Amino acid sequence: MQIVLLTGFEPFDKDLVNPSWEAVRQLDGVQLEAGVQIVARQLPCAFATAGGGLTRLIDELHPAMVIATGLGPGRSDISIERVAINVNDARIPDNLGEQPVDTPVLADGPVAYFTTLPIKAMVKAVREAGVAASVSQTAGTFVCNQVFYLLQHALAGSQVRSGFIHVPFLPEQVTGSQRPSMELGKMVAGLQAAVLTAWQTPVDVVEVGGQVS
Ligand code: PCA
Repeated sequence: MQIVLLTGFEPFDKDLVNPSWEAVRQLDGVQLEAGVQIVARQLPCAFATAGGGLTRLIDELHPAMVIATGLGPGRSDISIERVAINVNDARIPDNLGEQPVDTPVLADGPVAYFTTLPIKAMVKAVREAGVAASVSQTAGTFVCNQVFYLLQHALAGSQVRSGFIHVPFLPEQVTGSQRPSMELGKMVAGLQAAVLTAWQTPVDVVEVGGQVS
């Protein structure tokens, strides 16, 4: 049995739920194809513990692919991340009260790591499943970017492909505000399409998906 590891985060910043975990937990145990199963796990939202938690899961489960997910407050679609940068710059404290400003994720690490997932094929598949999606050119500078960077660092040079997806708020988290959101069912369907396509697409397709600024 091969494992595709999906992670979501615990709630942060006074939220009671984190849609990334609510969505990926619904995919725990789903068989992607014969002999390939999704395993979903939750990560803490803290700079000190999230990356170590993820690398421990990789050591324990020996996944064949890893896709981490998190809430992107203000995102309106399934945002497939292109790149993780070597910067922590937290606007708010994490769940352990830590708020690094302009520190490197890894002092001797490269400036950035690209995802090794087929992001254009994934965006196309999510849209074909009827769910809004786009390539995102930044995963921010908070815990998600840090975990994404450490994930790519841990698996650099290996056969195990990996990357990161941001999801929007759930509708019940934004009642009374203009902030964008997505129904949980759509999020789950979109993530499932993204994960299946990532698994089945070793080389990305060439599709327009950039931004002017
Ligand atoms: N989103 C935050 C951290 C945890 C999460 O779900 C982020 O985008 O950095």
